[in-house]
Amino acid sequence: MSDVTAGLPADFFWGVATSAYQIEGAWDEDGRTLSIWDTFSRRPGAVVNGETGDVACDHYHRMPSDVALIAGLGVDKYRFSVSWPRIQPGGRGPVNRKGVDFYSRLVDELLDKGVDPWLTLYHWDLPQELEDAGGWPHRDTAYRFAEFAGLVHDALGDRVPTWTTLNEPWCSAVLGYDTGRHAPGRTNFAESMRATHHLLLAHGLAAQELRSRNVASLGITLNMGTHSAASDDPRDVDAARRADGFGTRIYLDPLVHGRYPEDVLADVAARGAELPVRPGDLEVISTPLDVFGVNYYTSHVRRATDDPHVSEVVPQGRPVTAMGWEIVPEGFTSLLVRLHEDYGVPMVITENGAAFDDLDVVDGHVADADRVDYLRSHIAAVAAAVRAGADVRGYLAWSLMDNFEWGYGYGKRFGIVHVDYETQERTLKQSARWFRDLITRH
Ligand code: PNW
Repeated sequence: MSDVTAGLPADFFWGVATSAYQIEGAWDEDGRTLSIWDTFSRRPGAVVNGETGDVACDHYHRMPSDVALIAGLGVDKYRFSVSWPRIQPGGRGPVNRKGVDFYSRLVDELLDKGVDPWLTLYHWDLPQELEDAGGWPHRDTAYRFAEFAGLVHDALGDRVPTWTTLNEPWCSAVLGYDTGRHAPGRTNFAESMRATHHLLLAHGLAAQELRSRNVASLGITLNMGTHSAASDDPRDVDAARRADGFGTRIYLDPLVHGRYPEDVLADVAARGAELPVRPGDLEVISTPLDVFGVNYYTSHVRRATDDPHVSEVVPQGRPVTAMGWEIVPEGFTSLLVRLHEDYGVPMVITENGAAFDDLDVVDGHVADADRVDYLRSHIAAVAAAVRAGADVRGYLAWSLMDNFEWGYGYGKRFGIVHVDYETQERTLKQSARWFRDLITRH
């Protein structure tokens, strides 16, 4: 045990994470309007088995007992997201008091149990009306988001210390507008690039709004991994450069250095698209942050294809999770060390975890030894990065409990707590007990 966390400072913190659409359910209650995920999940073929977040983990109705569950794990922090169409129906106008009240009670409950609330403003549930008005490819959406940030802060700012603007803008822009695997399911590269810039602008405008209100800790969360070349062939080397450019540098360079990388701008232009930057945008986007959230699941080896803009992932023959994602803890260490060297920013692991085909609940136990191994090796990888000099302040496991895994529906289970979707019963998995013990000993 001790070697797993060796080198992590005494004030290194621990937590668990979720997001609104993945757990809440109550899709049409108390004034909530539709988000793009309500619409997308109803589209035939969009989600495995036609599943939706209509009920999910029914967290909206079980919040107090879920908070007790969180507190029972001994965690310092709980990262959740707020549903935009629950708080501001339609994405414009005044707040919906009942929606705000739910989060206000959640925050009070967490504080009462000694768990710090960590609020993410946007985990992919754009109000459908804003998508109908153009969505993220449309510049106005960024201004709507900044206004939303202010409304949420008006309601919860007195009690929430830690604020994250966006979760994984790569997923919103690329999966949402280019590959169409996520809501709103559009497939247009040029639109995904417009979305990328407007998401970053939305982040910057919201960051300015929150900065002016003196929040204790402000950040953004990105999903990242390492991208290495399958061979020394210059085409493979270029494929790895491009994957890193579109996956990591297109976000971190403007956020930290206030400029888009030249090579990425050239790649975007070569595909007949552009990042619709206006004067002053990059100053807004590079508003100083306190912390960068890193979500890590896997790393990739890249190989060129006949299409100069498209590369492919070369499987390395490692064990995979139920998502088919290879298990690469060393990639986590090298990613964190590289981010430290290139960007020099304080980091928190805002998500890390794995889906496995769990065994059933037997006598109140779920024997998920594979998830324990995953968590152990990845926490050890974080500790190795810290010993190598990376500034990582905490680790939040994804996820508190099994939930709606987007296009995969309920079939992929990431929880350290098992959810029986028939009864909504929660059962600690072996991994939850292991995590609780690790926190206690640390
Ligand atoms: C993240 N990819 O999503 C999200 O923040 C979570 O909501 C989600 O449940 C978790 O990771 C597990 O998937 C991702 O295709 C979805 O590379 C897809 C990708 C990465 C992250």
